Amino acid sequence: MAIERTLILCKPDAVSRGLVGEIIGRLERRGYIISALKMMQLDGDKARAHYGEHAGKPFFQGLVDFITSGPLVALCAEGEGAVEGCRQLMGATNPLAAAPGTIRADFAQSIGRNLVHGSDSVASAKRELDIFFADNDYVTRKHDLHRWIFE
Ligand code: DAT
Ligand code: MG
Repeated sequence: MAIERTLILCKPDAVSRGLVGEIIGRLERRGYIISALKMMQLDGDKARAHYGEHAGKPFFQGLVDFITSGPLVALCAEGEGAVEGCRQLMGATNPLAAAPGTIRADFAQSIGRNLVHGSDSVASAKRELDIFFADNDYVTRKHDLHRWIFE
């Protein structure tokens, strides 16, 4: 398994409910390294680009309206198999289908307010991270990664 980068969003519902620390804490306790972090409010163009794969679906407009409705916290998490590992911590898209112990099962009720985004593949992660971060937004955390990953 390789060291991967993935995009995590603490969505506007996570910010307004005061759950950003809880979400980031779970990622940190799993050992993922945060190498970029930003609070921002998305405009419609960025939101549509980020969720481009869902354009045309019935929930698309509501999704864009929601993700642009208030500030969110975007971060890059790094670690071994980070894409799949972060998805595992998040749980299934629908909180009612998510396993207890996951973020969505523990804190969310509905699919439209499921608190957190995580990229679903290495290719998606690269595409999405480029929407949120520039090269100089990243810090180097190689030393910290070596606390968790044995080569
Ligand atoms: P995920 O966020 O688990 O990657 P996704 O990429 O399929 O899920 O969908 C992106 C977001 O869109 C999801 O977090 C919540 C919303 N969404 C997905 N399916 C939906 C539906 N059937 N009704 C309402 N919102 C939905
Ligand atoms: Mg997705």
